[in-house]
Amino acid sequence: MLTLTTWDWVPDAPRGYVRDLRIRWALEEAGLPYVVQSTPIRGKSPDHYAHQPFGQVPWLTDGDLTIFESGAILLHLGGLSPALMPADRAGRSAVTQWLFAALASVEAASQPWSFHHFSGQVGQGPMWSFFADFLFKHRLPHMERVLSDRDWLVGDFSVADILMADVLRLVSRFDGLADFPICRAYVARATARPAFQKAHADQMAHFAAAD
Ligand SMILES: N[C@@H](CCC(=O)N[C@@H](CS)C(=O)NCC(=O)O)C(=O)O
Repeated sequence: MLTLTTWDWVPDAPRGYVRDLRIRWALEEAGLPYVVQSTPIRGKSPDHYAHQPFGQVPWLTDGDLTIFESGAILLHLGGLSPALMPADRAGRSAVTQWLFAALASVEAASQPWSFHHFSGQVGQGPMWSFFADFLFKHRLPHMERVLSDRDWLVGDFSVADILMADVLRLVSRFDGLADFPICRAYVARATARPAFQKAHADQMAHFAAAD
């Protein structure tokens, strides 16, 4: 039995963007049965830290396994379904490298930029230009080029696309893809998938039920 844990409630701003969505999306793509359970956002328990050492979400339990980090969870799920990751060595390797790239190369650049937007600090602070250049000169132009000759990063569709599209989706939320039409089309293509639509609606309903 697969159990996905996320917050019991979040404010409006992050709804639709909490990282459990990545996992819901993969589970829906693969048609794997799962349940979602909540952990309190206020008053984190020792049990929470036992599953996620930084007191964050999401984490997944699969029988006696417990896994944190959205990329690691997606890799695990990729091993459970060919709808999420090819079974051959080359395909697995290609998906794995793009999972790491989405987190360590693209999200590492986009997250500080997004935080400036979330906190109303656009254009302000000593690091603004550094982060803006990091994202707009050194990451997005390369994603634009990579995606120019393919619909999906590896093969037909994989967990690498779930992660990369979700990372780029947050950039798009703050209009950061305005000059990157190929990335924009990629996000549109990914988020038009029924599995994304279901995952997004389910996350919104999950948090609304706690209001
Ligand atoms: N690298 C982690 C990041 C997890 C993360 O930032 N989770 C957010 C929700 S989307 C969270 O729990 N934030 C609260 C906090 O950092 O205390 C992953 O990809 O799973």
